[in-house]
Amino acid sequence: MSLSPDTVARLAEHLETCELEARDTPKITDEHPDMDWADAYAIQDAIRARKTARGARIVGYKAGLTSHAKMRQMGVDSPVFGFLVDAFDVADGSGLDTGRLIHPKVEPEIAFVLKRPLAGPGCHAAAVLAATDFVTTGIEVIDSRYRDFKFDLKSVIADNTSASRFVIGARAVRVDGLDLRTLGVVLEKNGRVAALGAGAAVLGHPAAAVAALANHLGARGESIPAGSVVLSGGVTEAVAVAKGDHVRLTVQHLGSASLRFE
Ligand code: OOG
Ligand code: MG
Repeated sequence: MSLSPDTVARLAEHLETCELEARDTPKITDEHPDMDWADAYAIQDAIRARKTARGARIVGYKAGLTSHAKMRQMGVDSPVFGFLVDAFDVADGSGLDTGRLIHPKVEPEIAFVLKRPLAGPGCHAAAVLAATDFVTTGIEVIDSRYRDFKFDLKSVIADNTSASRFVIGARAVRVDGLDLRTLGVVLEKNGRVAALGAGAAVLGHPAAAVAALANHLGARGESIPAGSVVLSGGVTEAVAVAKGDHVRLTVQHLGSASLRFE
């Protein structure tokens, strides 16, 4: 750690206030170029603690920057991990108040719901599949608090990996007999195809992203509890959305989910 506890607390308050007030900010490494990975996750943890102290419930976790398309789009080279609270959860088919967001983008994802907890080290894709209750379609709405979505890995980790909202589809599908690598993914915006991909774009297998999350949490003495939702990461580049847009994600065999920006 290179930042003092006071600085960690101040940066967490700053980033969370930007989230709650839908304001952007320059990336925090501009002012704190020496911050390290432990500082970045300490700021994210402090944001989590602020939310749970106000009554938020942790409902799941997310892996991000798990596909080459996303890494290329954001100019970074490794995955990041964040948390999801109940307030981020948006009902399938509903409308989202765009005025409460800064510059939202949507990502097509494969969502996992666990029936057993997962803990690293040594977690792998097969262990993830054995612990999975069901998989379904997941739309993630990301909304970086950084101006123009310009950040480096440490800044984005501190900002809870741009987490903002998510939609979980209504069809729960068991993983037995399903090859998540070859599932086709189609994201439509206003009735037109905006992005296309297949599950294998996510670290070769979406369950590998969940395993990486379990190993990350395990290294910090945490695990993914049973019942958690896990977003395994955008299959394609994220697609910018604005007020008036409608998005629909269809994942082969997993069904569709949709969202309106109002
Ligand atoms: C960081 C979050 C990326 C994903 O699925 O790749 C992410 C960002 O691009 O703002 O959630
Ligand atoms: Mg994502």
